[in-house]
Amino acid sequence: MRNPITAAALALLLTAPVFAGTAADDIHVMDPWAREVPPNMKTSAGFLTMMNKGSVDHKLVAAESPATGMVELHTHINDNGVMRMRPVKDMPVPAGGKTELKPGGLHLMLMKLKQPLKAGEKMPITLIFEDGSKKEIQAEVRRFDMMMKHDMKHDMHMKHDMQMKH
Ligand SMILES: [Cu+2]
Repeated sequence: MRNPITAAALALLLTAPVFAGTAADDIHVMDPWAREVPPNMKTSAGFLTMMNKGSVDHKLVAAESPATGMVELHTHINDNGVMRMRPVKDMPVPAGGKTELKPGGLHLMLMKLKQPLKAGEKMPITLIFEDGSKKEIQAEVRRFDMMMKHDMKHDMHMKHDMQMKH
């Protein structure tokens, strides 16, 4: 039995651009890494760049990892010259744009580490977006000492900034 209305509706459905990717499809992750920490430290931070290749805005709303007991979304704020961390509800990634997580800014706070993070190892992290879609990434554990010194010198002696720029 043929119902012309249903057929027309179906035709419309098939021709309309019905393909709308999930946030996990639209978001491309570049250069995910986590900071190496001494064995006695139970907290570290993860960084990455999210690029939104889709046509709608997305948001990172949570993250988890089998290597940690908890992951929080954090940012840094400059409170009268003192850098403080503060949890954020989400991290927006505008359509066609990118959001960078980097030292001194947005980061994934890796808490209650179940094992030490050693440079060169990979750490799986699952990113969870506003539509519930998930993306698993492998963050490379890296040593961060150099850059921390850099940051401190940057504050104290401007000259060093020139020499250490790369
Ligand atoms: Cu933090």
